[in-house]
Amino acid sequence: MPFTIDAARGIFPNTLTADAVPATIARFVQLNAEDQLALIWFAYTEMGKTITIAAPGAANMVLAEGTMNEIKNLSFPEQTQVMCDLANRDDTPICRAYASWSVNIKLGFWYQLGQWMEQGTVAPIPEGYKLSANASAVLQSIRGLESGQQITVLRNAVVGMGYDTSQMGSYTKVAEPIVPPSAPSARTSVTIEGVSNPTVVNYVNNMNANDFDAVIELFTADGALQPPFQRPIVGKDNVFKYLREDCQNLKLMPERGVTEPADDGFTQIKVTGKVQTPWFGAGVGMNMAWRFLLNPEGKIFFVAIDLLASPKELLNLAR
Ligand code: ECH
Ligand code: GLY
Ligand code: GLY
Repeated sequence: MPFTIDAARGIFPNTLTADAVPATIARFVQLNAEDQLALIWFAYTEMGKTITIAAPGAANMVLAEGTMNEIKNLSFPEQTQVMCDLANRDDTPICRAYASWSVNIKLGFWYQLGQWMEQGTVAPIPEGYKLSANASAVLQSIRGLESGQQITVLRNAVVGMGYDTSQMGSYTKVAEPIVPPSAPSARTSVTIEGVSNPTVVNYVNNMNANDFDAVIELFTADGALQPPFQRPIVGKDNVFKYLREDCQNLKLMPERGVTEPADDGFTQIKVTGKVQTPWFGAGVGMNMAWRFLLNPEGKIFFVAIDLLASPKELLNLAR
């Protein structure tokens, strides 16, 4: 019987992922909107003392500019209301616009609001705001996470805000423009200890070059990519769309891996290493695993990308 995506998801079951991230998000979404906003404010300001966040690309800002200016022109109580609406996932025009944005536009929007809050042009978190006991406990757990997990919690909190797209019917997704792939002379080439498989090596090199046309050719027609803490994205068209919308300018730095035969002539390969996001550059290296399942022709039938529980997991290549 050929592999199913469901079966593929189970390869290398010993991989320990950072379950603290979804666990923290599950507690976060139970908080009321004021607590959510204040908690992120505190977490974000504390993190800003040790790691630098890059200003979003101008292209991201332009796409959210209309909404941001609309908010800038509101009174403080109205601005606070808009931010609470976003956290509450209410059905408002701004919550619908927000829902249509790609991850990086959502992050860029909040980056700008955060700056305005700091400058006093957008309603701040009230001075002396006291978090509820539950919110304090969530903030305390965030403090205990490693930096890669902290930024993933922030990212996932921001991604979850706004109206629910599944209730929106048809809408136009707004994503930043596609950057051209790197020129041949600017490309890098990785070496992975224990893995020489050309599909895996080309996957990494082409991802790092933003060459998504080349990346997608490595997949089977029914292939799937599973991002951290998400369901698999299935089928070449959907994976390609995801790569172009949400995966630009990442830096994949695989270190080591193992290659093993699987059933039906398939090959399973696990690689571990670091990933950098353009938002934090070299300041935050996320500890990651890629679990590949290649078909007998060497095409990617499935790849899961996991955020690892700890740096120790970088050395765990057990099946
Ligand atoms: C303020 C208070 C009010 C409420 C809010 C505020 C603002 C918050 C702000 C937060 C900014 C957070 C940011 C987080 C960025 C995180 C980025 C991450 C990226 C991870 C990417 C990975 C990629 C992995 C992949 C690989 C593949 O091979 C395939 C594709 C893919 C303070 C105003 C809200 C401003 C900027 C975690 C792991 C390797 C799966 C993508
Ligand atoms: N500064 C990160 C980005 O625009 O993607
Ligand atoms: N910044 C790309 C992602 O987090 O999916």
